[in-house]
Amino acid sequence: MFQPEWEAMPRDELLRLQLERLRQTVERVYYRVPYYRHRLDEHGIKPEQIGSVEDIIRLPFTRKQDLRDQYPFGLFAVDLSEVKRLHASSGTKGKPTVVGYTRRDLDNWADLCARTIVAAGGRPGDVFHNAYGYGLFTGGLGVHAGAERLGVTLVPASGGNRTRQVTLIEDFKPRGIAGTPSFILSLAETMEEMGKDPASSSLVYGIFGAEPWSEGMRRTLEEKWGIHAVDIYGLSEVLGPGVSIECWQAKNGLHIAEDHFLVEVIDPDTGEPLPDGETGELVFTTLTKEAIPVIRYRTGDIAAVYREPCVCGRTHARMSRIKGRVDDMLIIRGVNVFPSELEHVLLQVKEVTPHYQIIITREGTLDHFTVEVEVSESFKERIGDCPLSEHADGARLTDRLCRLFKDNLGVTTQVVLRRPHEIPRSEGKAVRVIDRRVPQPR
Ligand code: DLL
Repeated sequence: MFQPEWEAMPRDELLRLQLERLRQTVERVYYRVPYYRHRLDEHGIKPEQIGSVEDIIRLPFTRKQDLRDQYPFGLFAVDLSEVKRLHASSGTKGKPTVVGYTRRDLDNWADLCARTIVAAGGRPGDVFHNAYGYGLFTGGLGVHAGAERLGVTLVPASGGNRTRQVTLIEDFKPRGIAGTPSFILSLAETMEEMGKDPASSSLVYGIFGAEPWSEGMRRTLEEKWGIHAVDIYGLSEVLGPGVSIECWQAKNGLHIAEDHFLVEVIDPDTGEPLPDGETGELVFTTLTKEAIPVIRYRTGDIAAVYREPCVCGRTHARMSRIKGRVDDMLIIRGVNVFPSELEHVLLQVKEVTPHYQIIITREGTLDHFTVEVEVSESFKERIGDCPLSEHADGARLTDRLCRLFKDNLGVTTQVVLRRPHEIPRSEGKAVRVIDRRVPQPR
């Protein structure tokens, strides 16, 4: 552990610490952020009325829209002169959200990211390849600071430029790597195309997250690279990377940094709290953030939380892998499907790659879902130049995929085969769903 005094804290002590920090945070936002003061007054609650951690449920939720409405600095609890760094979302789905960090916030963030590298099996002195994008996205610079804090030899590769990254991996011989699972998979493919075997690289561990991925993808990444792969989770509104991390010993759920965040799971429809072990929407309250503390932030991410002890000795609660996002859930002919569940199925079929896209169109009042799936190089060679849908093997493969989706996920979808590389590779987070529905007049 990087900070065993915090990461393996006895739970009763942790609870006391959480209460103290929760009170400080609520006080902070009440007296410094007019928005929160107004919301808390509306709910009839004053900071001094927080008597236990359970009182959290008396506080109002914060949503992404609240950050947008307060764009850019309306939720900041410090003067801008105390904010030492800004990060922002890309704003593709609306106004961007902006987050800020004080010197102390950056310091805590570096500790939390250093914890994640150690949890993945990293140690000072490792060469460490960071393929998260640098810039306004929190992935690159967040992991960067953690790597420096731990004392590794850092390669700030950022995203993109696959051939160059492969060369860097071959030449610098990193022990650890971090990036989105889709990007690191595409690096392995680039390496294979260059006639090299990724499994013969120096890599021992990989830290993957920032987008949903499946157990099947974990196996694929582990086998292709000959590494063990752990899941890292985070979101800019709460911190960035480092909110939770799997340990290499168990690889079974992500330890939430509970000394810095209070986690809840709620029913996304009713907002009611759900007990441990039940799947719902994750809600986080920051306990130490100075620049932009958030109260009961609704992440939109679907997971369960459990508190059984872990073999690694960390006492912090664990969350399951993220199943998907409330707003990414597709309802295909009445069946709820998260895109990453498709990935899990595709990984069982050797004739296809795990690269896929779901295209949604609308005909009349009905939504149509087409899953575009890319065939493997060896399958393409077998078929030659014949259009995939006209070849008997192509038709058989399409039928088989349709059946697998039906059997495993209960959905009937159309499947269209694509040739290798026809589905665009991500430089960072993969785009899995393309919505071509024209907005319908009300
Ligand atoms: O993606 C922070 C991050 C960077 C996490 C590097 C891990 C590694 P945002 O760009 O604000 O921040 O996006 C946050 O990404 O609400 C989830 O929907 C998704 N996400 C993040 N990690 C995971 C994960 C960063 N391990 C949003 N599994 C979150 C599934 C993830 N989804």
